[in-house]
Amino acid sequence: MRRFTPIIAAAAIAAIQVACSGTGSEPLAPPTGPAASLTGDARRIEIRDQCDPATFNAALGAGTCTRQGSVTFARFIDRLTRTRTINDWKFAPNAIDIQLGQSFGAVNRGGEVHTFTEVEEFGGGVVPLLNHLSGNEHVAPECAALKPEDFLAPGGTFHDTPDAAGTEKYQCCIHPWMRATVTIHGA
Ligand SMILES: [Cu+2]
Repeated sequence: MRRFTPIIAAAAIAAIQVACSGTGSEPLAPPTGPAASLTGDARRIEIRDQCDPATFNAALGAGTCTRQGSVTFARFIDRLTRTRTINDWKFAPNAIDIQLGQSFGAVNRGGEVHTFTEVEEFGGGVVPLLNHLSGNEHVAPECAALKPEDFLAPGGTFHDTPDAAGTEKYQCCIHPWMRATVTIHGA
């Protein structure tokens, strides 16, 4: 479990930044400000997981999982080990189309910290064990250069208004099988 330490720290920092109460034991308030503005986005991608708080927090530290999901930590690791992916941790939908000039957003509906990181090519992230189990040994350079604000706590949001037509790739730099493409259509 030692290899999870860096991401535990990142998760804890992000959770503290969001939880204004600072106790860490109270449910996070529903996102009002940032999430509310998502209604103005042309398209929205939901960042989802199903972490079971009792087992994830026991394995990775208090505050790692802040919502009630159905997948225990043991099952999470077992599924990844056998299939290299776990469908309950995903970007949904995993592909959207927008017109040039339109905005889009992503919102973390899960119980764990995730990132929604644009990458040139999909690759591994910041947790070596998860990279290994999911078969993403080559780390995406963008994931190696994350800033604190790139970690989206539950309820956290991402927005962008692409300035060129084309296809953009996004992935979670913690769970590198979580991926989405955004196709921007020109005039
Ligand atoms: Cu993730």
